[in-house]
Amino acid sequence: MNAPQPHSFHVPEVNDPVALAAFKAQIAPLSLMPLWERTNRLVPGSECVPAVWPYAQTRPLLEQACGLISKKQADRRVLVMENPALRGSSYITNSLFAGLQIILPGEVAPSHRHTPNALRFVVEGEGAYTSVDGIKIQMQPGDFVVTPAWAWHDHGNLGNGPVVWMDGLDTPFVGLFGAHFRENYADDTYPVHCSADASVSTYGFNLLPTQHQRAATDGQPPLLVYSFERTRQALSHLAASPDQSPDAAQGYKLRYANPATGGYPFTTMAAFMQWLPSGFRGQAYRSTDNAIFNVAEGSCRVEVGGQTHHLTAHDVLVVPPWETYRFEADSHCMLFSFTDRAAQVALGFWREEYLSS
Ligand code: 1HN
Repeated sequence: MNAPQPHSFHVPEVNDPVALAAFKAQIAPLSLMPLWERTNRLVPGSECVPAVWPYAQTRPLLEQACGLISKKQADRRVLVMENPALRGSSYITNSLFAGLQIILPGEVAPSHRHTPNALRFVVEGEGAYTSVDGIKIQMQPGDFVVTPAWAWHDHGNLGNGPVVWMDGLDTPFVGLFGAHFRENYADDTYPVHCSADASVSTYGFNLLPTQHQRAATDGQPPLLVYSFERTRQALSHLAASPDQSPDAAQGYKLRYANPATGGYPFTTMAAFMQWLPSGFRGQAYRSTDNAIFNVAEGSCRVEVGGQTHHLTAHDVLVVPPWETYRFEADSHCMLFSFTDRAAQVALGFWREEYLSS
């Protein structure tokens, strides 16, 4: 048998920049362009920049907004934290929205629903509730609350002082897909049919109802509120356990889980609470998460983007994807965060790296 012959057709030597430019001009009116001239970045990271919103700055502005616009006028009295590199987008990263919402005693934020998923992290104040598809959830500082896509939700404040929380939404995803639907409920409030206590006592104790499958196929996460008290307890037990050591970059860190699946509480967003013990000196770290942190308690330092930021209670920090950062804590620090990790893991994109510093 003869060895296979190399193909015989002639591959021309091409080097005619004038003809190439003419070709490019020729195909442009047909909405075609040469891939070989693509200028898009093909490296990890985005145009987003790290940024901090100190609560000492945002808190008085939230109060000022209360004197300028009623909850009714505003629908939601939210100060949007917009990434300085994404002016005009209203997004804190390319994939996430974050805002700070204030509600005064007696106010109601009327019921509506939309396709974006929303989460709340309660920052300050007692007596507020949110009602999610008729399940009434009391909100305490440090609590993490889930508002799934297309669930009716209204908020109210039955306490004696203002209540502030951080809203996190996946609106950029919905915008990317062109799937943003939204409607207002006919009344200000959606009829309440039960309290979240029932879901906590059913799903919050490592037990599932035997007929749970039915609920699972509804797609609704069965647990809508994760109390700070229990999260803190879980973290302090983890930290006290002799066979657990802190993560070199993240300290002691727990992920909020859908108790029926062990998965994330949303299809897009992941949420975490971490504890940096006093004296913690973290290793430099980066991941593809678009991450928003909110200091729940204590204080820490973060080195990111060539700057060192001192963070204290309720300050907000955004860390863009694949940006290196490093935590240090002199006294202890409790940090809530949410990211787009759920979507990235599902899509096979998510990566992380520990760096030697
Ligand atoms: C929304 O519905 C709320 O329900 C808060 O409190 C912030 C930001 C963008 C779109 C919808 C809320 C929001 C939002």
